[in-house]
Amino acid sequence: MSDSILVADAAGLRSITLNRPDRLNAFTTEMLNQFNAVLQDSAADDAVRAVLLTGSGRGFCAGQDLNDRSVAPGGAAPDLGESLETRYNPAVRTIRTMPKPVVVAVNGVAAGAGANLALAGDLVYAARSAKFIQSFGRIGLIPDSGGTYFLPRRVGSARAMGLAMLGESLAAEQAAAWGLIWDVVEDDQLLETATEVAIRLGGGPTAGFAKTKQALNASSGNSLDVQLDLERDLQQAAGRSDDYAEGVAAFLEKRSPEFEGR
Ligand code: T3D
Repeated sequence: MSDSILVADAAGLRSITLNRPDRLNAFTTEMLNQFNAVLQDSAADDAVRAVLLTGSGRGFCAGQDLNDRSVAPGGAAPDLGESLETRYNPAVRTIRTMPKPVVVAVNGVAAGAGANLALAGDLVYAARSAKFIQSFGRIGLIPDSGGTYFLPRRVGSARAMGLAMLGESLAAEQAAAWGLIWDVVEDDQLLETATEVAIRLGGGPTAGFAKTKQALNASSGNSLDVQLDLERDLQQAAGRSDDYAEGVAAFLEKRSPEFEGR
């Protein structure tokens, strides 16, 4: 793995760190390809029970590296549709669908696709000094990487439009108050808090968490009837899991459960 994506595995937790701090962890094509490869491996590897995503240095991620997007006068415009189809969209999809919790620790500024990749996580913590910027409009683009999906659903259409059109910084505290992220943590506590939560989730009934994730992610596109049917089917499967049997047994025996994620 190149130095721009750091991967560390410990006790079922995979930590992924975006690591181009001198560019606020902006993505080059190679870095994004490697990020996708790590995400897909994390999704497929049963030994990985939870994922923690963060950035190194003072930023989380500034989105696409714009050095790779300058066009010489008369030169061909880059095909951003191809870039989204082959790199950004797969990353969002993998984060959203991987059958295990993804905790994101937003350690600093998250801009453009960097902001929306963070929002794709299941539990998003941000350092108090972090900020979220839908910077796309400043360079003539639209919010991508799920921005036009996540923003209106979490903060409402008026705030989504303001964030997208104005491209102003949204402070971490305001992001939490608006329901865009889960919580704000003091800067020097962020990594410890997010890691502790990710380890706790990874030691939990992760197959059940995967079904919870599936149901919640599906809900905004479903009618109540369809969602009730989905809950029925997923709960039926959950009720047949070893973790459910263990959870009930541990409760009745007044001991801590030992979940295996199946
Ligand atoms: O293209 C496709 O494939 C389609 C997909 C597009 C998705 C996208 O993400 S488009 C949006 C791209 N991102 C941006 O527009 C954000 C650009 N960055 C900024 O606006 C600012 O850097 C921030 C608001 C994020 C942070 O500002 P600040 O003042 O804290 O830091 P800075 O001084 O601007 O940045 C520090 C360095 O990082 C600086 O380099 P230098 O001067 O020290 O050599 C800056 O140029 C570099 N940097 C920051 N963001 C990017 C970047 N370099 C390349 N690409 C970047 N996106």
